[in-house]
Amino acid sequence: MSSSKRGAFIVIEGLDRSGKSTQASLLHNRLQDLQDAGATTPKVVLLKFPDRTTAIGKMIDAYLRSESELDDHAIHLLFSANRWELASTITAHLAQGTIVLADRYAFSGIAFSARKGLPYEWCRAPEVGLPAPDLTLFFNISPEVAAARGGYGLERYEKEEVQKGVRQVFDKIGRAVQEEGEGKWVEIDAGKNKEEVAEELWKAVEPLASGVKGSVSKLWE
Ligand code: 2DT
Ligand code: MG
Repeated sequence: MSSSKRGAFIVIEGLDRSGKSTQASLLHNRLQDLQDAGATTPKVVLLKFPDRTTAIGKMIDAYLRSESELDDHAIHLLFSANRWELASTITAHLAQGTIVLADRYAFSGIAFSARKGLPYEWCRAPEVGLPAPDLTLFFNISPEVAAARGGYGLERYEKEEVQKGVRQVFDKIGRAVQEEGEGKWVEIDAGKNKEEVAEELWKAVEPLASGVKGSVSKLWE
């Protein structure tokens, strides 16, 4: 890797049951294998938001499992704080040439809270200034197809009606990201089979795999 390059920050977003986590780990393995094979690909780390292992993450986990109740604004800010507590880690990895993959990020934060009726701008505000992804892969799947994939789990937002509302906000966010030039937003047809989705994903990721030029930008700043 040339010294003028840093690692790419790649985010996977989408609805529940769209195959995000499966594909994130396939992609992680693929990038890892390339590196093991001595290719010029930098190191790669996979993050998951919410990160339920931190103190804040444990509060979020309890909320999602309906073990606690929290005001909509309060939980929104906890999700955002859970990203901020990892922001400097993300930036440091990227500077060292490490690829950072994130399974969900700020866009999920906005989509799930705005769906509840909190103002879009209010939801976006605490995310302003976070490390901005170079590429966001939005896993597009109809809520009906997602629901048909063996059904949702028992967590708070795992209901078809919630997912439909969230999808509408994601559409708005995708348009805004593209119009405002906040990194690239690519839609992946997540209704296809696992191998096809993995290939579509790889086509979008490969150009960034050997690193990207320029400093990490800040989201919406
Ligand atoms: P997982 O099923 O991916 O663990 O997510 N969520 C997520 C929010 O409401 N705000 C956020 O900022 C993030 C990252 C999406 C658990 C649920 O939490 C929602 C589903
Ligand atoms: Mg889930």
